Amino acid sequence: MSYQDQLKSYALAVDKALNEYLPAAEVYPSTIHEAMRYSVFAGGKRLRPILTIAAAEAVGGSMEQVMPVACALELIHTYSLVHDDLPAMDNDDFRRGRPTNHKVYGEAMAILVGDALLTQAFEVIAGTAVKVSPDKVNQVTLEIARAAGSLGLIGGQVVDTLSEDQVIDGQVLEYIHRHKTGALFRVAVRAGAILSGASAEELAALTTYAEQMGLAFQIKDDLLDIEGDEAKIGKPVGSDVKNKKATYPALYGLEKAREMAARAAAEAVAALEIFGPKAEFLRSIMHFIINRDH
Ligand code: GRG
Repeated sequence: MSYQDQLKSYALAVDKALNEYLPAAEVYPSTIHEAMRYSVFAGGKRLRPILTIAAAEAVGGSMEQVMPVACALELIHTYSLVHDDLPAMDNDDFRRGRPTNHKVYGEAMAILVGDALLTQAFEVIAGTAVKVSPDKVNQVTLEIARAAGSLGLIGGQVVDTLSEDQVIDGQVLEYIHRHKTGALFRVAVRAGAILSGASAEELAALTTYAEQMGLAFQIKDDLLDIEGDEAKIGKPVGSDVKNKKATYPALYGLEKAREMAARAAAEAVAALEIFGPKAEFLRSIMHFIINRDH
């Protein structure tokens, strides 16, 4: 199977499980359940759950064992996007080519959708205990809560918000992305490994992979934003299109940003050496992330 087919088949398996974990759209009060499903099934790439599954498989674990935690991470990711799009945050009207949650269901409902998805994530994780030892579930729960909280994703969003329209240096930029984007990728990989009984050496290698991959993902995201702006409004690539946002191309220039992304991707792949062929899918995911066009 090609890695593209493998990505598709894993994304489908994640969709199927998410469909089972989420209350049906008709369940009372149906407005919130319909609105939750609107954003969860909006065409996301399912990268975080796929990483959890791929990390599990690299250390001899199974998709079945880690699926609840994999899905929980997608629920947390979706909550962060719904809240990030709100008028008080990024005030975006479209995401993944569709109107954002608050545009369809209203601001109050979108806030509640985010809250419900985050809460549902931990309910789903608690259900993992039937398939994995409770101490592993406990460790993973702690790591996921930290990655999502004020020392993780929220912390990154806070520093990003406070930095808007400010001149920031490379250290602040790194803090923002390590937390806002990196924390969830890191825990996605670590959770799959921990639940599958990874050794300390395997966990350390996978953590390096996840951190470098998260950095490469973020720089690529910034580059795609600029390339998208250029296509939309005809500005030359490299002009200061997004001067309100803290991005790698804005701080380092396009060429250097591209080099940084390539270096991070190479370091991510290098960290997988100890796994040999068992980590082939993780290598392919890195390849997919760095070569994606959306
Ligand atoms: C508001 C609580 C709160 C947190 C906001 C994650 C986040 C923090 C904001 C999302 C906005 C953003 C563009 C972040 C940068 C990178 C990112 C998370 C991109 C989207 O991830 P993909 O490409 O999305 O995996 P899909 O659509 O495939 O799920």
